[in-house]
Amino acid sequence: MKNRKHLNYFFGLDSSTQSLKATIIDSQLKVVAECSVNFDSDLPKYNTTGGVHRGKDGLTVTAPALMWVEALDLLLKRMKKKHIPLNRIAAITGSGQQHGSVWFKKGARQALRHLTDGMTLSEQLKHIFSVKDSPVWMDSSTTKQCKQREKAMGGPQAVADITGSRAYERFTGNQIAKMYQKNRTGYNCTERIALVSSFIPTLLTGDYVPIDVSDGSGMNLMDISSRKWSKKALDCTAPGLSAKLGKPELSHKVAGNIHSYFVERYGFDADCLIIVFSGDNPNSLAGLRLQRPGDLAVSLGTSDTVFGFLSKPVPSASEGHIFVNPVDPKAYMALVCYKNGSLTREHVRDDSADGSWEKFNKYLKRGKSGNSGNIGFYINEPEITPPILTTGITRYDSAGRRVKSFPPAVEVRAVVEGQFLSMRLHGENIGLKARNILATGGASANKGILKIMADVFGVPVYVARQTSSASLGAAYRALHGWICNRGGKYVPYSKILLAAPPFKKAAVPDKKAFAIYSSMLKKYAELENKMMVQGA
Ligand code: ADP
Ligand code: XUL
Repeated sequence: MKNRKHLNYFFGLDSSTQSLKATIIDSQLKVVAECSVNFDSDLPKYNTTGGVHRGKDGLTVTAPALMWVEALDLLLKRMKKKHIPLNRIAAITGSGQQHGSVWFKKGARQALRHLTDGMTLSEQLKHIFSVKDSPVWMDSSTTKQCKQREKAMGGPQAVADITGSRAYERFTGNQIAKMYQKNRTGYNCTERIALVSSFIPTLLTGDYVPIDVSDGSGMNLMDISSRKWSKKALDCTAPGLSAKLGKPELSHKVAGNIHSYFVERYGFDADCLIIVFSGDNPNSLAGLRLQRPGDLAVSLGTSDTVFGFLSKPVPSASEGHIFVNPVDPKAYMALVCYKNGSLTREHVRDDSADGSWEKFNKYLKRGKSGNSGNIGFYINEPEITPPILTTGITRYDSAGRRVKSFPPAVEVRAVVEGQFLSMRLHGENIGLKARNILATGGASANKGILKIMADVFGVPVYVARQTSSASLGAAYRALHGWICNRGGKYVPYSKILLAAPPFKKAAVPDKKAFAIYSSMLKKYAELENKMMVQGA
């Protein structure tokens, strides 16, 4: 491949729950451009709320695959209009909300290969899906299939030992099993199943591309030590699945060259490489440069997640996930995920603080660490950690008695404290003990929230200059993949990070507050158990 000098920009794309975001960096890791599309407000004809459609059963959650297709055209159109020099992009990679699946029907590959720049992507691709509404990570409708998997594979620990996690409702393998059982025609006429992360580069290359080993770890289908599909896991999912998935690939490898559609329509260089995409959390790990045990990230986006670097995996039969590391093919990462993240905080903000983050923060400032012993569990969406499918708010006073309501300032503090206590508790359960924390995601812009995070964990909290670590991490990975490809061998990720800007300290812990939260943790765990037994 030619090494063209003007190709010195690297493009990270993040297809998250609510938006499609782009970050472009130069070879010194300096951010040179950003752009985004919001699904609800920019593409209202798809009628999504928070980027998704919720089913009447309260458990099924999907997103229209065609919306993501249209979002890609819209984003690139905006970037072209802003004169962002797409012709200088050497490589693109990206990130997708994890676990969601995209279903291509037989013949779709032909349509992808023959894209022409005379029509939009959505005009050309509207008929390629065998299932139009893609199940996404918020879906919790596959409890039956999870039980079937655990039974077939020898119990939750056996599933976790092979795939990195016990069977989880949102994990793609269980979603595929449900599709096979409930929509046999849809399954049978499918030629390829992609993850959201491998879907976007499928559009960019005009051909099917591999699922990467890191996002592939979120399917309950891959053997995380061999980095290959596990036959045992595929066999209890659906027949003929291996052919529909393609082979998993290491995350720094090249998926292909950009399709001429994007060269002709948006001015990309024909030599622009597409590196294998990965999940949003793996990309955030890359963007936050977590390379040592004790470096923890707390991501406060649509989902809240806690994750960190791991050299030796210890998969748990009860909670948390182990994924293959996206930038160090020999290492791993551990992650705990919450469905009740930003949207739940927004609910409390709307109900108790007149919809204003300012007022929400005034209430946070007014209250005392530990909230005078009041503790609340805010389950707006069926929760993943701990697994609670019944929605509702459960509040306990300082004596551990259930109460109907809290005054607004107590309510606001209770939702934030409860979320961080839970993260400390469940993170520690799978070996994630913080030495310092990097906060990211939309809510990491909120200083009041970060102060409570520092106090609960007892460590300093840092932030990056931008809150979207997934698209930044993707841009870093684009440079990394491009360098590995140029040299024909894997280059340690740390080598490309030398010019990365320092993180900014955003909150420091208060010793007294930390002590209060440390003693509160036991009570929190007891109430969590009690609530799970009694139901919310
Ligand atoms: P995604 O996971 O879809 O990428 P983001 O990381 O962009 O989501 O986070 C979006 C969320 O950030 C919004 O739902 C909003 O609730 C939250 N957010 C934005 N600003 C603030 C703020 N000042 N305080 C608390 N939360 C905020
Ligand atoms: C992680 C998870 C969520 C999604 C959000 O396991 O389900 O964090 O990746 O996009």
